[in-house]
Formats: sequence, structure tokens, C-alpha cells
Amino acid sequence: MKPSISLPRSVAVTTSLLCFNLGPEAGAEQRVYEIVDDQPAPNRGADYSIIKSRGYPFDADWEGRSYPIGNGYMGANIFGRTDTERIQLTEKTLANEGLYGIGGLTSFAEIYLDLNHHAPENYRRSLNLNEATLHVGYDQDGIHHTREYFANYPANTIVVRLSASQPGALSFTLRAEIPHRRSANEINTRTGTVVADDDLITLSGSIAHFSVNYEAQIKVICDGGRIYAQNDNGGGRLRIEEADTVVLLITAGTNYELSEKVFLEDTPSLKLDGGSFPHAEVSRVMDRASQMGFETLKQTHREDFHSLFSRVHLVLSPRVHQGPTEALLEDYRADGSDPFLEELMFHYGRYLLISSSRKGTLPCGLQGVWSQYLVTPWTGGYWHNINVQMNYWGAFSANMAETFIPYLEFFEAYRAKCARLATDYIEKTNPQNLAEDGKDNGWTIGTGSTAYSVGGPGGHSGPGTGGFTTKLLWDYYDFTRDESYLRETAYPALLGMSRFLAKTLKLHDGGILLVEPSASPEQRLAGRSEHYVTVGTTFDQGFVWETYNDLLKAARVIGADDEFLNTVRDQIGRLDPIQIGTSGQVKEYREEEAYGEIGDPHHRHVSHLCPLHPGTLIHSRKPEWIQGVKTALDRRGNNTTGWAMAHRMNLRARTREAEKAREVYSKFLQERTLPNLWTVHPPFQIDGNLGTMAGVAEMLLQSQEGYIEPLPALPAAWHTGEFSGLVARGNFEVSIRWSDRKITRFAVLSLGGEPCRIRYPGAATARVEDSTGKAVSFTTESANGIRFETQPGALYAIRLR
Ligand code: FUC
Repeated sequence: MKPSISLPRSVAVTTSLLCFNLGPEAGAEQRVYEIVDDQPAPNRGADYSIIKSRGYPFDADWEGRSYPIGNGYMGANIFGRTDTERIQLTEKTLANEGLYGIGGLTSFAEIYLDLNHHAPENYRRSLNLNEATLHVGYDQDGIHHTREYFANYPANTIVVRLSASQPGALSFTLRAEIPHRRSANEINTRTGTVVADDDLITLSGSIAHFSVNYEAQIKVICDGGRIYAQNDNGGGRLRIEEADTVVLLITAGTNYELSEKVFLEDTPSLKLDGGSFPHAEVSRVMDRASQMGFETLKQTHREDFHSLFSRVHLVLSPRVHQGPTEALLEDYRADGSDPFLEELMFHYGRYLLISSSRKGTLPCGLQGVWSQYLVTPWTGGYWHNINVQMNYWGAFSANMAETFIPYLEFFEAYRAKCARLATDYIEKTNPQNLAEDGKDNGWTIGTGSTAYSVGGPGGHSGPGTGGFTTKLLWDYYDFTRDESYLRETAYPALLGMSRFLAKTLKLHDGGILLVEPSASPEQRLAGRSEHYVTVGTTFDQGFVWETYNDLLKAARVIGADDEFLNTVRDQIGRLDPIQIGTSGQVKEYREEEAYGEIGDPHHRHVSHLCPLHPGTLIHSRKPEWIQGVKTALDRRGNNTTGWAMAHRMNLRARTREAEKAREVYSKFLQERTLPNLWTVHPPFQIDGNLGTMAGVAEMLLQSQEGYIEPLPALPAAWHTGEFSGLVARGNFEVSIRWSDRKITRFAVLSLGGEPCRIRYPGAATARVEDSTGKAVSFTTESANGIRFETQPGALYAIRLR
């Protein structure tokens, strides 16, 4: 493989980057990251009696041993078996009633290959993250069998190729099953048929609740041999005899359309057009994929995946671990000193986000794009009191801003409904604040939403969930500096959210404005079953401040002069969001004095610390607030669930407590990580994988304070390493190499041509050079801070002395 310093948005700089000797050593191989096993995943089946987070049936082998591939639309879990291979297929739009009746992801299909290879030798299965391709290989009766699996995004097709070392050695039966069928008198009613015809198996049917019609097609293309279609016992199957190689193409879809109507329509069965069927579209996609053929599908998949994955290079460990991943995990549990697993998990997080969130698909859900369940835990949807935001924290810093586009598409579709929810909410809670025309109360979003439903705030989480959401919309701009996006999408979104939040405020003594009612997500008083609802929690006050602050910044960039900005300017200083308690902690509640007086002192949510991360209200120029966060984190402790550890890791990166950030990351890897490196809340939720991926980037590079801060939280275990392609706000790609925790190479690629500010010990004595080696003049902002002008597309070396 060629050394890859892929800077897709500026090809011309590649050579100069190489001169700067950044990215992988010139001529050196890019590391290949694999998840490996020397045996197939067991397949003991799912157990209906095990209910996790109200989801069922639970399938431990699926959750912890199968390997995931995905293209945003579809995901597949592959077991790599040799007797009967199992490929479990998920498609994001297929939903049943789910929990709470708001819709929930449900498994699309089970695909089986009866291979009858019962004595495999030299078995290996590996998920290659660089290529997003899964390989299975083994010997049976003196014949070497190999299989390759990938999920091509541009062609929206999952591709499997089987081959053998001898011609004519492939004979097997391909079967497909519709999982979780339910008759008309049951909830989650699902009907369907499986029909084999010629070289094609078609699964089709309906799920009643939302009038979802679904179809999947599996096509067999053989080189040599014969195919026989059989239809008996209510199921179609294809018998393949004596083929040399076999390619399977899998396509799937439903009649779901992401539109305002899906959210505005209240009657579940009317959300979709029940008279519309996906057959024509699924067939069109299949015809196109068949015409492309295996090699072209593989080539386009590689090019597409590389365009995102190869942008970032990051090495933390001197060694690449060889051998089964489970052994790596066990070694790490016994002695967490080798950071290779920490490095691998960062790349796996990138792999998982690219595989589950692409333009034109729904956003990455609570389990990404993977669900074998009848009823997926927590619906598998979009939980806005931290989970869905956490999914995207690393999208920007780890150079995959495009993976956030599905969320923006989702936002466009739900916002009309969310405007209605805002009016409903204000009518109920603060009717005196309703807009004069009764209508323009902005928009809001509460915790729970799915592809079919979006809800307002209230109950266990305050209206701050909306500000938590618009933070992502602002960050997309702040990293990409796409001004037309700011003008057309982010600014109106921030303005609407600010209008709503302003109406949640009530005037209190001293002119202070407090959100009322207000809640800190999911907290309860000791011994009480209902959630604690109060006035002015740090979570809500903090997110009002963040939204207002981002709105004012956005208005300055685009020169907006809406009258309402004056209200925001007046109110932002009267929120009094951060309070320090008698234990020295950042308080979660205004009425709290000593730490932990109110609510569970070890609660998984640390919502009151959001003003430090993902927020910016708490920053390094307020050391007493930073200390308040440290104290609150120390008291809260790390004995918590998966994603909750990920939030703590990001917070410790921002308090610059490198060892504590790594400590919680290590604990997460040791306690919450399964052999396929999926991580659990429990059960499996992708937010832990993606939140810690963001955490690694946060430890290595920060920019939320208006300047680039390299290696802000570098732990001793990462004493020597390198990265290229991480992104700082302002649209800078940053590359750093360090040894014994000292920077030895540091370069910044300015994609937008904005002024570059850097903060690092001794920065004022650095020499800044352009790509020809010419000195670039800079202004010294402090002993550790410099600022220089940049040209778009130009690369700068910062030579620290
Ligand atoms: C939030 C969390 C839960 C869970 C759910 C999906 O409500 O508090 O722990 O992760 O989202």
C-alpha cells in the first residue's frame, strides 16, 4: 500500500506535506488495522427471556462476536461461520411500533449459507478497517475457502464473494428468513414472504404500525456451476452446485421517505404511503449493481471509503498487535500499559461512524445501523439528552464532517414538527411568553426521537436538550467554516432555538433569568421514582448560554441584524449559569450547597459539566470553574455506564487532566468492550465507541478557545506518537509528531485561509515557515501564543525551539 496522506480537499499540497515529512514516514506503510479471530462467531441464537433496556430478544453472540459492516443505509453482522454462515441484515428505515409507540428499528432479514464445512483448519476471520472489508479464510478437505464482504455506499449494495482453491468446489444452499414475523392480532405485526426465482431471492412484506412496506433482494452470480431455485415450506432458497466463485449482492429498502410529513402526521399508519412499494427501487439498485460487477463494486467501495478513512493517520503505540483481538483485549485487561488497543479503538470509531452515517441515509442511531432485535433497546433511535450528540462529537475533529450531513437532513425534516412542539411546550409551561401571533415560538427538541417521531422536552430532561443539539449545528460550521451553510441552516436554527429558549426563562431576584421548569437529565431525588424538576439547572442555563453565544457569533459572521438579537444580548449576561458549591464543585442545581445533596451523587449523566464539554462557557481563563469541574468529576466517580465514561473522558481532556482522561478510557476498554470491540452501556450502544473516539482526538488537539492547542492532554503512556489530519476549528488540518512528550514536527494546513492562532509552551520563540521554507511573520499574543495570516490551501510548519 502507498503511504497515504490523503488531503482530498487540496491535492496540490500533498507533495509539500511529504517534504515536511508529516503523516506516515515517507515510504513507510500505513498501518493496517484489523479485528481478528481464529474462530467463527458462535451462533447460539437469541433469547426472548433476556430483556435489555426494554429491548429483546438478546443475542450475546451477535452483540459481542459478530463483525459489523455498513454503508449508512444498511448494516450487516457477519458471523464468519463454516457450517451455516449467518448474515444478519439491518436497514435503518424498517421500524415497528417499538418502545413507547414512537417507532423502533427492527431486524430486516437473516441470510444463511448452508456450507456444511464442519472441520475447518487454519481458520481466520478479519475485519480490515482501512478497506472496510471482512475476510474469512479456512481449509476444508484440502481446499482453501475464502470469503470477502463489504457494504458499498455509492451502489447501496452489500457484496459477498466466495471462492475456493479448486474449480467447482463451491456447493451450498442460500436461504433467507424474515425475522420476528407477527400476525395481525399481535403488536409489531409483520408479514412477508420469501420467494426464490432463477438466481434471486426476494423477501418482501409489511409492518403494519407505520404502514411500512419492505423488500430485500439477494442475487447470486456464479462463475461456473449451476443454480437451482426451490420454493417449499413457505420459504425460497437457492441451491448452488459446483461453482468456481460465487458473488452475492444484497439490496434492501422500504417505502419510508424522510419528509416533514413523517413527523407532522400524528396517525402512525398515515405517516407513509401504504400503497407505495420499494420493489421498483430495490430492483433498480440491484440491476445497477449487477451491471457493475464485483470488481467495479469493490473498486468504488474502496475509493469511497478511503476518501473519508484515509484522511486521518494516528499512531500511539510502537507496535501493531498481531493475532486475535480477544487476546489483545485480555492482555489489556491484565496490563493496560500498551496503548495499541487505545489506538485501534480510535480507528474503529472512525470506521463505525463512516459505516453508519452517510449523506442520504438516516443519522447514526443508538446502535448505529445494526440491530438484530425485534424491539431494539431504547428504540435504536436518536436520544437528544446526550447520546446522538455524542455520536457526532468526533465527526468534525476526526475529519469526517460529511458524516454529520444525515443529521442535518433529519433536522430539515423534523423542524416543522419541532416548531409546533415549541408552541405546545410554551403554552403549557409559560403561556405568558407565547409569541404574539401565537406561532413563532422557535423550535425545540426533547430527548426521544426516531425516524418516525420527534418529541419535545420535559419530564426527565429540561429544554437544554435543544441547545445541546444546536451545538452540533454550530460546530459543523465552526470546523468547516462553510458560510453558506451558516447563513442557510445554522443561523436560522440557532435563531429559532434562541427564540424558544428565551420563552422558557422567568425573571428572578436580581434580574436573573432562569429556565422554569428545568431538569438535569434523568436525575431523581433519593428514594423517589419521579424525576426531579426544578428551576434553572446548570444543564438548562448552560445550554441557553451556549445557544445565545453561538447565535451572536453566527450573526457577526453573516452580518445579521434581527431585532431579536438585542433580546439575546440583553439576556445572555443575566443567566448566571455557573455556580460553585461549598465542596468547590460546579453545582448541578442552584439550590444545592455541598456536592451530592440533590440527586444521585454517582449518576451517569454529568449534564452540569456540559458547559465545559461540549460547551465553551467554562474555559481555561476561568480556573476556578475548571477546578469546580474537576471536583465534581472526582466526586461523581468513574463507576458508570459506557457512554457516561466517554463523556468523562472528554471532560478530563478539557480540564487537561491527561492521566485521568486516559484512566477512564482504560477503564472503559477494560470493562465495557466486547471481543468484536463494540462497547456496551450495556447493552451495545454505539455512543461509547464514538464518544471515546472523539475523546482521543480531544486529548491530542483542542481548538474551542479560539486557538489551536496541540497535545493538550497527553498522558505518559502516549509519550511518543504522531497524527495527521485531525481538524481544528477554523478549518485547519493539523499534523504533529512527538517524542518523549515533546513536539518534534508540527504543521498546519489552512484549508480556509483564516488567521491561525496557536497556543503551546514556547510558541513565541517558534519559527513559522511556508512550504518553501520561507519564514512567515507572526504576532506574539503571549509567551505561549502566536497568530499568523494564512493562504487557503497553504501548509505551514511551526518549528518549536
Ligand atoms: C439516555 C441515558 C440512558 C440511555 C438512553 C438511550 O436516556 O440516560 O442511559 O443511554 O439515553
